[in-house]
Amino acid sequence: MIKKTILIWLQLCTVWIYAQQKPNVVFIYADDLGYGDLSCYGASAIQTPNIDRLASQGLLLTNAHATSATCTPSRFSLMTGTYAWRKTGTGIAPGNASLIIPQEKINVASVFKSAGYTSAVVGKWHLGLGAAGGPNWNGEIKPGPLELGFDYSFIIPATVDRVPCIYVENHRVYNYNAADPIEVNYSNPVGNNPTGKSNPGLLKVKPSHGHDQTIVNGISRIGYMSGGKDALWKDEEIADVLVQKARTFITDNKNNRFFLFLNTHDVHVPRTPHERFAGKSSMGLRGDVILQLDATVGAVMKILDSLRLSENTMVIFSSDNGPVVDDGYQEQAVERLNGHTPGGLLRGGKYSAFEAGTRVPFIVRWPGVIQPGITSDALFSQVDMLASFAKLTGQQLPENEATDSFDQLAVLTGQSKQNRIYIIEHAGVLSVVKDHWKYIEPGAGPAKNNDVNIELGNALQPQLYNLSADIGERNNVAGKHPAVLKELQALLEKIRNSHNERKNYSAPALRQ
Ligand code: NG6
Ligand code: CA
Repeated sequence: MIKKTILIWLQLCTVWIYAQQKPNVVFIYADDLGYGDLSCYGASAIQTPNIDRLASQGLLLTNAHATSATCTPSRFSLMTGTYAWRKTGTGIAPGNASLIIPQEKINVASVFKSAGYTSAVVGKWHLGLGAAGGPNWNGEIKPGPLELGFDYSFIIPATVDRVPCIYVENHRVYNYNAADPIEVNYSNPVGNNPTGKSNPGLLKVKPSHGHDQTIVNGISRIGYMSGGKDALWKDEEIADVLVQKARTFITDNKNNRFFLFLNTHDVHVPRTPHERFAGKSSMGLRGDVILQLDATVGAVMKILDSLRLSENTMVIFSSDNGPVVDDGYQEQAVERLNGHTPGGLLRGGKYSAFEAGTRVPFIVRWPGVIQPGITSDALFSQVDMLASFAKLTGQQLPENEATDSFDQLAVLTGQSKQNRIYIIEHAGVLSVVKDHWKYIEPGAGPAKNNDVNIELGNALQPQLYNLSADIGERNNVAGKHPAVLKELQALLEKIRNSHNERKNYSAPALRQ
């Protein structure tokens, strides 16, 4: 009884402390960065001193997962606290897609807004813009981040390998010139711009697969565009531009509580490092942009330090999906890997149901609250960011909102190392991980994506792996452990068919 009272009291204290402190939050979200790409996760062919320092001052998670093995569904789940695979139209979005996040539901931005934060999204978006029919690039571009609850947005609409190659600031194309209207088309060529297919001689980097449509800055992209000459980004400057926008936002809001969602283009293709980083790694362009990403993290830490904000700012660093080496351009990324393994010991990569598809670096620093230099192997999924942010900002989530998201703030602050009861990984097929077991449902898709040279994890048979003995998922033990297989199959079906996962699990049952 006394023990129980003390426990309740302690929990109340923790809630009270969080409610009092309400830190700023800076979430740096990298693109396609693998579990083995950072020196703090064991890479030796590359050094990432700034990200390592972030980890040594905070918490490093070894079993944290993006929700999907590609960008759009992963970001959708993170933003909404609901799995993308429950909803159609959440696959990799073209650059002229309409906004895929429902405005009437709670999302990460609206959680911070209702807690009184000022918030911004800077960098890659890839969640669509505009109403049905897509965005009007020559007018007001909405709905978008501002309609979801962000106070400021400066975004790359889709990906850097997709048109339009322009930034959107709030509701407008940045540096827009009405005399040179922008047209975007994903089916047919528009305007007179050369394409990679018709004019390969104009390219500074050739595609290896796809990516042969409109040429912008000597790089052919996915999709066609014309116009917008003054607004085109310069690929080599993107990382610096995003840091600059982050700096302005943080500085302007140094006296407010703020949330900054900083989405880097690095280390996605095309890889075009600034000359400060070009040739500076021992593994070519992919290594160079990892150094550039590390410098972005260092720059953000410096901004926070210079404004004396580091103490009361929770900095989170992670990636949207696992690594890919050649994702469509002849960048010599494969030839120059130099022994480096972007997925560490994990099998697969981006697009894959194997662990490298979703298990990603995940670091949290919050001085004074998180002990420096701790590592946790707690099972964690990014779908839980929303409910954890709600808890962090002292809010109770309505029962019917963000229904796949569980509060895992205690894991994110290193106060608990207990596993989430299960996580779901999504790569076309679904997998469920519970404790050290992983079940991958059968899939009829190809076993391998030969373009990117990644095993997708698809098999016609059920797969079961014991991750504690076999992190590389080499031995399918489905036949040896029929009871475990049956349990995980039933669990996956239950989750798939459930309408409200959070409601299904009462708080004490959440962790084992
Ligand atoms: C794929 C692209 C790949 C990348 C990916 C999205 C081709 C052949 N491949 O369709 O290059 O853009 O989409 O990556 O076009 S993600 O990280 O945004 O999900
Ligand atoms: Ca990605």
